[in-house]
Amino acid sequence: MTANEAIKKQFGRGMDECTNEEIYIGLLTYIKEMAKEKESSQGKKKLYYISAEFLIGKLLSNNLINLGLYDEVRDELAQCGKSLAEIEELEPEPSLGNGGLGRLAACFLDSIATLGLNGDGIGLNYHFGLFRQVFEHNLQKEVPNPWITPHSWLTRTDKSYPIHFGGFSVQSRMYDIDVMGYGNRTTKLHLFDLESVDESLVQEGINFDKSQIERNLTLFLYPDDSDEKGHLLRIYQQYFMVSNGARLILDECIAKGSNLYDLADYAVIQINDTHPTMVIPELIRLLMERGLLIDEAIQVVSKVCAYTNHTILAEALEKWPLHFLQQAVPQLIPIILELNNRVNRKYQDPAVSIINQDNCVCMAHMDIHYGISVNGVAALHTEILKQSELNHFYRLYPEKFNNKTNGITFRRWLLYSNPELSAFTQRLIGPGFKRDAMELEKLAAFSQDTAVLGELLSIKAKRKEILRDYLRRTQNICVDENSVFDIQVKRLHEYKRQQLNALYVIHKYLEIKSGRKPIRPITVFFGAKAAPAYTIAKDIIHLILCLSQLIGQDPEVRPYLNVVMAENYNVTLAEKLIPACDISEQISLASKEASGTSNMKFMLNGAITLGTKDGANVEIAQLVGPDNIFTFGDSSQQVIERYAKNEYVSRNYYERDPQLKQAVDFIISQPMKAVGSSEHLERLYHELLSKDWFMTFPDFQDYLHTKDKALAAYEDRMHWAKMMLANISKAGFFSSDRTILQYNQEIWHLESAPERN
Ligand code: 26Q
Repeated sequence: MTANEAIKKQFGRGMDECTNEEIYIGLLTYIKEMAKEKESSQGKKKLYYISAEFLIGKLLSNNLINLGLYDEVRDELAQCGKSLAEIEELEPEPSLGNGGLGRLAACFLDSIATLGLNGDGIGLNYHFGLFRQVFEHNLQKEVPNPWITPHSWLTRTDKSYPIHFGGFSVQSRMYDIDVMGYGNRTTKLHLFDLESVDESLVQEGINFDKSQIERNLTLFLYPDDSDEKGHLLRIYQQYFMVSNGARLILDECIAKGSNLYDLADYAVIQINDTHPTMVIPELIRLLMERGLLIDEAIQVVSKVCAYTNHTILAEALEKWPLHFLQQAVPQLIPIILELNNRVNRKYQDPAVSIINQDNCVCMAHMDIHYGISVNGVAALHTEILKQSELNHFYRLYPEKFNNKTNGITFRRWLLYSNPELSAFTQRLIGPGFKRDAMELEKLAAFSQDTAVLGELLSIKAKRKEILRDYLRRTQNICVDENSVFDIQVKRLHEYKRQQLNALYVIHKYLEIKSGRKPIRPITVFFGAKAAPAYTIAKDIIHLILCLSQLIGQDPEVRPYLNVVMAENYNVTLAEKLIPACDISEQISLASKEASGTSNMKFMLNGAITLGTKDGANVEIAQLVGPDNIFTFGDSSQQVIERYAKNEYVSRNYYERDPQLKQAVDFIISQPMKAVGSSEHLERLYHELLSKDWFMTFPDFQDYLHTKDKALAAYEDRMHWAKMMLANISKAGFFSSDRTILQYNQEIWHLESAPERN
């Protein structure tokens, strides 16, 4: 059946007589039907990827591509004078994640489905997602992001469980989203929801009554966690997710013939950061309910769970006060105490205890003691875990530690978001790279081919025009496509150092004011959401928005420098920004960014990285070689030593470096205060001068020079194109297919799918 026939069947009219809304709904039904014909992964053992976030992005086009229907449907629509691009704008983007960790989970599901592995995702169905970001008075404001419409990708299932909390119970409902792999296979994302959820609880902005758990549990992702009620709600959410997940897993394994003692032959659970850690005691509890002795239950569960760490920031490693757990999930307390006792009996080192001296439960410690595997997400990150952050554990269990460098799905981040580059690549090296990303290396053969290099530059120019038009239409932002596009997109966090980039902007602004004009205009793009309770992060957004306004109003500077803070950065915007990028900003404080994944997406799309030697940047540098990347700044070793010595005084750098001083002082200058708020600007200024906890100042000069070096290199267009080609040709390593195959070979051990015919 064609899409048009399906739409005729549903609406009694063909595409040409339907509204875009109707076509969207018709395509949704059509795609769901087509997916049913695809094979779903089978096998005795199954992977359950449990994650509090799945940042899946829009699905319409992606599903069409993966089902092999994209061109056909696009052409059918075109024949009726409609455009697929217009239809997909009607699709709301689910904001079921914050950033990297959630997007990684989505890329992984795509690869699991594509590779035909037997694995599903388990998460929560947040009705309003994270939040939609709007800017008012140069400040971030958060509003709800409702994404569930009467017609959506969600399918209500008949699975429903009673979930018990301290003092009350709720009933759950499982909804499924089909994950369509590239080619023949599909898998599922199971999202659990509250039967009794009440959207009307949402009041002003993203505020809601946090005490009514039985009605609010699945309203938002990570609601404001600055107060006690917020923390508690997070624990309720986590338990709701894992209790449902654990019941589903046991149901499925029993149905396949497990006697529960052999659970590890039927299931492996990947715990995405510590957020789903309570699945360990919950599974033990459920096994005991089904008749296993505690020793037996612990033994069984200890063979099933594997833990991925995504951060070395101490404040992000979850530690929950025991009394919170006591209140929310009292049934887990005896089990957690028992797990802790066993650890303490075995090891005398208090550093590896599950319950610490403050009576908090260290979630990661539970994962490490009672899991089969601990992995970091980039080579450097895993080394730091082994050598410092988790060294106490590494010494106990060296065999559990392993690295799985992150990856991205090339279906979304190349085939879909950059069809121009994808088609050109296919013309040069054939379609094999779509299944085996390492084939991109074949592009290296064209490094001296000026026609190929010229075409790469034209594709980039085309993508910059597409972005220009998109931003003008959707955000009323004007950019010059002939300027250099320098882009930093990621959650706003001090360690990611958007503030360092902003200091560069100020420096450039002052340079232009003093008569030193850049050879070519520069557009510095930012995209970032700040956590609602993260004051300094919001101050940094304020700084960037003020700079954007100030520079935009200055006729002397405007022709040479433009600062764009895109509103509500999300997957959809990323798909537009990344293909248009010239310089990819990856400037985290070395040792702090576990991996980064946008660095990989940018590289794949022919942007050149300007970055510190952190996370996966290190592996990018190794692959492309020093001539095809711009690195700067102190090494992770130097940074770790500086923290250890505890001698860093940001003010010393400020006093010694007049350029730095000038840039920092500008934050609280008259022109800035004229467009911004003194309160925010002063607070940020003092934070930098008195703390600068993420050490922006020591890297400032090196950053200035390296960025200027990159801008100068951009002017040799052919040489730049060669660098682009080198980056694209080496990007294959970062396919999430490679990452997933490694997880499977080294941790999951699922049967591989039968060969396609
Ligand atoms: C914890 C406690 C209370 C409330 C919220 C949280 C919380 C929420 C989200 C802690 C961490 C996160 C998200 C972390 C994250 O996205 N980490 C990123 O993961 C990527 C995928 O591995 C890496 O590439 C990035 O380097 C890492 O920052």
